[in-house]
Amino acid sequence: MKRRKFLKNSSLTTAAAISAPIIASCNNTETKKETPSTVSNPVKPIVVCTWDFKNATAKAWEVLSKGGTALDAVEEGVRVEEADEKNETVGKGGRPDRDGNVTLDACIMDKDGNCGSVVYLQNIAHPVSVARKVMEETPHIVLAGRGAEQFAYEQGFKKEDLFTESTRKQYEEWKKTSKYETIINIENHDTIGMLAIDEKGDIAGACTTSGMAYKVAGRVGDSPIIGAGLFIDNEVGGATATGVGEEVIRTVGSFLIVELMRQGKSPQEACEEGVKRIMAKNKDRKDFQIGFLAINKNGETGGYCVHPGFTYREYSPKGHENVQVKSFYEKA
Ligand code: SD4
Repeated sequence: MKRRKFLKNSSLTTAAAISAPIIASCNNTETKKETPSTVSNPVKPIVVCTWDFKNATAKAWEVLSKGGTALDAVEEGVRVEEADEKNETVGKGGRPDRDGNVTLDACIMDKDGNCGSVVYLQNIAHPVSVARKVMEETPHIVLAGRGAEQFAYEQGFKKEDLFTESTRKQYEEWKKTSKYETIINIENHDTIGMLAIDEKGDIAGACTTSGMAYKVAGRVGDSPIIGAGLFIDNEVGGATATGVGEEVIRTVGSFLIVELMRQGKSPQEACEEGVKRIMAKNKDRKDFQIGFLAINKNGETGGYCVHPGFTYREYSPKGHENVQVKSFYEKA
């Protein structure tokens, strides 16, 4: 049942009342007066994503350049990485938790503040598409674990073994020491967060990951948490995050960045402030990476990270490039 239909159905008022506050927190209805003024010639269409996932931005661009929606573009775009078995932090081929479960987290958010999310999803290679189904076909926002998996089967998704030969071998090797460490930029995290603006000027975003490799079973990071790993406000812009999710959640990073842009900061300034807030809470810690990426309604983009090494991909009428991002620390 479609969410709107569900909410209109008065016989389901109890469930609607339960879901209403969550929906309200996703729909941003704040006043327009603080929104940065739009320039006469915004850059659009445009797509950006965390890290150098150029096949993903190319796919999203294919959708956008044909007049497709930002929502379709981000879903199609991040699915490229979910399908890539060589990417060992997203989708099929993602590394498992310490008990050997491959569990995926993803979310998606559209121009109207609708959003959907799946956490701890197993055996399904495209969590972002399940998240979109949660958004469009249920009155809810987040489905977890077995329920999310069951829902995916009901929606026609196929059961798949998400391990690859490579990740199985690495896991067997890891078990010899069972040491949990977050190696900076060394790909035990490489989440894809993607933000796009379509021809109409509407913004959408998606984020998908297998989370931190060898995490405690049951752990969920920032990536599927609306406001933490991703946030979109069609009046202002969008933001997404990569890196150690615990730190992003503690500052509700992506929501913070969008709100900073609402108050007049550029995407670059907002990302810098977001990282600085995190570092203010971690004065003596240098052992983790966070990368923020943001776009505003004008199609201006920016990024900032804790340690050097984070880049983002951008595809717009100006070209397709990998953008180096400035960092809080100069050396890791
Ligand atoms: C998480 N933020 O699960 C994700 C991991 C990540 O690049 O971003 N990897 O905490």
